[in-house]
Amino acid sequence: MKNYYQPEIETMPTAQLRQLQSDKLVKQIAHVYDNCKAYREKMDQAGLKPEDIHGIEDIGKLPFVTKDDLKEAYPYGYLSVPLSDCVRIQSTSGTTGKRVVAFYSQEDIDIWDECCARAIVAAGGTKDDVVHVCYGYGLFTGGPGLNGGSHMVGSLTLPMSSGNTDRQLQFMTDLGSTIICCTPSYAANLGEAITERGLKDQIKLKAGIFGAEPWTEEMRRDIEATLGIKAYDIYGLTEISGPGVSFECEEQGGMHIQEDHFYAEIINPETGEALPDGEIGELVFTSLDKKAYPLIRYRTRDLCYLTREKCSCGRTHVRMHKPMGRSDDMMVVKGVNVWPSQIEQVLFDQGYQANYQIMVDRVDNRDTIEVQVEMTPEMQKQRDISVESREKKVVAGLKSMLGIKVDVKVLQPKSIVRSEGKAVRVVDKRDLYK
Ligand code: DLL
Repeated sequence: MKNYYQPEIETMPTAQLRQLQSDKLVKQIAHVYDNCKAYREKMDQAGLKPEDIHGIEDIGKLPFVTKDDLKEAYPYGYLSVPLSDCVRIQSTSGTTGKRVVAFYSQEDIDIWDECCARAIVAAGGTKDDVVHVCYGYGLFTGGPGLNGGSHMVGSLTLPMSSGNTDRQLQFMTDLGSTIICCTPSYAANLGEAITERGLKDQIKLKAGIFGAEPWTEEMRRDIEATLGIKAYDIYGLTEISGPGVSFECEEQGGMHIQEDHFYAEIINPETGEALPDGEIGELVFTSLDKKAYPLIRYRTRDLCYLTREKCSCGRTHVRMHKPMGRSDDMMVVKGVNVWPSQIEQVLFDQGYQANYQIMVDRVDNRDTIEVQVEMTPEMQKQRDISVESREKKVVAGLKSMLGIKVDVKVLQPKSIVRSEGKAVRVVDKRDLYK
């Protein structure tokens, strides 16, 4: 028995799915042209009228929307229905400048909840499950999204929000949570806490739905082993609705994009040119049926590739590889391009886990970079290997990966502050734009 929430849509034959997308796109373009000045201006500038868009094959004619466009038009610029038709806002967690505020009509919320319901059912959720949501609630989309999905499935929903690990564990054991939804870094923290408190026998979890930040296969294996669950990836972004834009099925081989609602493209981030399936580039989404804040060809800055290879779960919707970086998270340190994922790779190769932080600063006009990483409890027990020799080994690994000298501090387990939501991996104190 396959785990589908809406089998007729999730397994729809590809030709029929394309037709559905085409019909929805034509309607959506007419909607935004008629109801949103920002889209009308963009299309007029490109010499396009809604009649020029006959179906998905014409999507490449449409101009892109970027995060800067949304910020410039803050807050109402891309609103495409009267404000009185909106029932909710959510917002990005931007720390600098203006945030992005996304508006939702009731139908938009229903679509979003449905997307999260499909993800929960794909992870084995039914009305008999107890779904423990410890993504943050509030402006962040994680909590409200999975909460709505869990209601749709009919599961008992625990709206825990993030933080207060003791209370999380108390509810988890007393109420027998079976599915947990949180960031992978918080799942790892909960795993540590469960092991320390000797609670593993009292935990009934069978699955976890983890996303909102990058995580590796190593981290998946650790979390699965510590919590005794199957760990599923889920992806989304506030601008497009929140979690559930794509999700993993039991194959754990990439995330199915909910193609009846969101059309995905991969482009070359430098040129904007469309790239074929299998090539890594920037992910671009078009909301096919959201009404209040529909984004057309929105550039996510997430880098990944798509695959249309048949999935044995039976779903026909295209799969995206987990984001492999962001086109904007590259740092230039000491004149060299540095991606945090390169540093993470060196640490994982040497047996460290995801408890690390990268501190970048500028002292006397020179860049400094230090990686602080915790030993695992097993490393701590190996007394014959000194901290200094461990540090030297990481310095050498980073030098050969990046070509620059990086200072390294290997710390005792639990020295780095644990995150309750998205982990903060990079602290860049340089104010490069002042
Ligand atoms: O993080 C929505 C979300 C909540 C997704 C809960 C999954 C679970 P934002 O705060 O707007 O929204 O951040 C969106 O987070 O562009 C990616 O860079 C990153 N991201 C989201 N999911 C994943 C994932 C939510 N599974 C940004 N793997 C996106 C890697 C992810 N990165």
